[in-house]
Amino acid sequence: MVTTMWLTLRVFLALPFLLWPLTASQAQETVAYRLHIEAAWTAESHPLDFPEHPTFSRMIGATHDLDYAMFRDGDTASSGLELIAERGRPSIFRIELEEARDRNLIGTVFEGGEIEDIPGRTTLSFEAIAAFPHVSFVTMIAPSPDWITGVSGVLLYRDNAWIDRVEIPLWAWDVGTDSGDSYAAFNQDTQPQQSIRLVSTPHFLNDRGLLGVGRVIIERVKKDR
Ligand SMILES: [Ca+2]
Repeated sequence: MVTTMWLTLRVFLALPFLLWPLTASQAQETVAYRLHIEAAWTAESHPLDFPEHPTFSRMIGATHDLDYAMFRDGDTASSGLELIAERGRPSIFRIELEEARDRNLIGTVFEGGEIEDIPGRTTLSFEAIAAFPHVSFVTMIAPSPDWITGVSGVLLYRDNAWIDRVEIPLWAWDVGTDSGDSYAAFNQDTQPQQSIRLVSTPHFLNDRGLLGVGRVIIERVKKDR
């Protein structure tokens, strides 16, 4: 009888830990990810006016919460995103991310080198905690007037678990800050700015629909490996 009562009490005491969605240790847990970027934007796949030196510029990304969006259909680009999209330079964007981190919207910021040989690939590493369960990154499609690619707001922690692997196509986005309509167009600052949208010029469109520029694979790095 006493044993039964003790067992019942133990189960009762354990219940909060079984039912509580995010325990303190889970919330603190740091997990490691790799983000593999594969650039597949070539003269064969995108024949119209294809540039001589196709590049994806220096990469910059961050983990963040739901209240932050790195780029989103219909949004207006920040000056930091404009500088990445038009020049491939992340200097102002880096400061904007620091400001967002001060406002507790951003977890970690990570960067990586450009992809100079396309088709080609690069890998970025970052760490995440459950308080900042989303990941985003951007890079300039270069040369271009103001076109970027990347992913925005990929959710890595859901149903109380970190996802192991996700694969996402990369699309070309126009950030609405330059009115040039081809890769090598002269600068034509867009005033007022237009909203961010998918590039739907014939450079990234054919009979079958929009043409992607590659893919990203995000995979968790297991600690016991
Ligand atoms: Ca501009």
